[in-house]
Amino acid sequence: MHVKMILPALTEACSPYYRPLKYSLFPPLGLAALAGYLPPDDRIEIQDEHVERLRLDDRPDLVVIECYISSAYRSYQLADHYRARGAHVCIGGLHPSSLPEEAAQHADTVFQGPGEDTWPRFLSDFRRGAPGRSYLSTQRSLEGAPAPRRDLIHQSKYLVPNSLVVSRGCPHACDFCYKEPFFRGGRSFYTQRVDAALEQIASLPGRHLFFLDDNLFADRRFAAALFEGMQGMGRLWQAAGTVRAALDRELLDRAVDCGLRSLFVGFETINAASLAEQNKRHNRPADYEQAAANLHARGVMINASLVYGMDHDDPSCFERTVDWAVERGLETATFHILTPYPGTALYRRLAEQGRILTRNWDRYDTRHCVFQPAQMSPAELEAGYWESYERFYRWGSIVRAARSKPGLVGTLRHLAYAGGWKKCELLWRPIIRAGLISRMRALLEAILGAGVAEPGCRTERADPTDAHRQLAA
Ligand code: B12
Repeated sequence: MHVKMILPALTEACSPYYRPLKYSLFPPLGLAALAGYLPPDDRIEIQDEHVERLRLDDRPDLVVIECYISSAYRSYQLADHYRARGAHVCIGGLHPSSLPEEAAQHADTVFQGPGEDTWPRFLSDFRRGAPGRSYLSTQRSLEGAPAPRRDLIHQSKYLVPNSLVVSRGCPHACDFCYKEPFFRGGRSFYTQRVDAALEQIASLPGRHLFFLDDNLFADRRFAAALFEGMQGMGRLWQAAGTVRAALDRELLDRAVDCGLRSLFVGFETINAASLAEQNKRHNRPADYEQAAANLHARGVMINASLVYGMDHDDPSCFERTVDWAVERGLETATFHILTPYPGTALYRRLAEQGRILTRNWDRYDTRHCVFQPAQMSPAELEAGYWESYERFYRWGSIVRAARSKPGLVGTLRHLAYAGGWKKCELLWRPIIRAGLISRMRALLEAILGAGVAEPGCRTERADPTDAHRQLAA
């Protein structure tokens, strides 16, 4: 059987805002995870349209599309195309999980939620000639899941080829998060077994790892055992976590000892009332300073997630937020305009209040304002968002933030990381176009590792099975 698996380009990839580096950082894993369930004699291709041009003149038997909200229209276009060519088209991912009826207009089979239970079920139905129209995931576990087919990923197109996930979801339930529509029907937070996660890590070549987990630190016992098992592996890694994780010094020490060098942290807003409004109760702005200090004291660089447009945000929020981020010496920041994904509590609230301004999903990319904000106009919100990027990443701010780092090496590391991420677009484009992005990995590793004690100084390496036994005990 010829199976074609496609990650269609997000709208951004076709816009003036497109930054190829962002999409060439590491490979997403959804399709590779599903490919693991197909037998070796199937002919399988994975195409990520962010990094390669799609071939559309082929005639696969089965087409698998992973669809996000801002790739929905492109996904539907590809689905229509392949149905017209006689393929059976399957669609899944975050957006079809929120709006299955919409996706069903374009695909033969629609999947809601993670695919580990539904996908193998579909494959056996399909092979016996009785594929269903829709599958809803209810049995959630990563136990016994096959390894993602990394051999099908075009690894040379990414800066860090070793992306991995060892957990799914998150124990919290913030109103703006996609979690509710995606995980309805079963558990919304679960992890791999520690020994399986360690086995996966040990199988990856090179030093650098990029964890794609929503919140790697969420299950403290799991994270502690994982980090213990990673001691001595000589890895450098980046991941995402919460403010709460950054307050847990003991766990942080373990993470840093086994190679944590940069963390994406969901601060979201410096306004306590906005956090309460969004039900993000585990964040307290009073803790932010300590969280940032804990990470920086250990040489962990911070990428702050910051969201604008909550009802308590007035037009002064932009300047205050950027000043706060620069004063804390944050290395990078990702700003977002609050976006009500269909199926979330936020969407329901705004819809009930008649404040949703458009249902053009292309605009749900966190760069456009798609609802009526409470204390400013949509145009003011968008302008403040762009100004924040400009203010945070102007050289004056970068240098000011970098100066807060101890020693010359600390300052240079900050400058190289923030500058490399946002100031070298003209350099990155030809490198990516020439297919040389993976050659830059050593540079990234040097920046991440600079001035921090080499990971793996502790020589004893925990046996993965012991780690899992300890966890179970
Ligand atoms: C890699 C990644 C990116 C990459 C590439 C995005 C891409 N096109 O894949 C980059 C860095 C570019 C990126 C950008 C953004 N991202 Co992003 N990203 C991720 C990340 C970290 C990992 C995705 C992944 O590989 N997961 C692991 C795999 C195994 O899980 P999966 O993809 O969900 O696949 C499973 C199921 O979905 C299902 N499935 C999926 N497709 C199909 C198809 C079929 C047929 C079947 C059966 C099953 C199935 O089965 C798979 C196995 O269980 C996720 C977080 C996460 N943990 O998933 C965020 C995430 C997807 N990103 C998110 C966001 C908000 C963004 C940005 C908007 C941020 C920003 N402001 O810049 C931008 C998007 C820009 C835009 N224009 O829209 C949100 C999405 C929220 C939403 N409702 O859409 C997430 C969930 C992070 C979060 N926790 O909030 N992102």
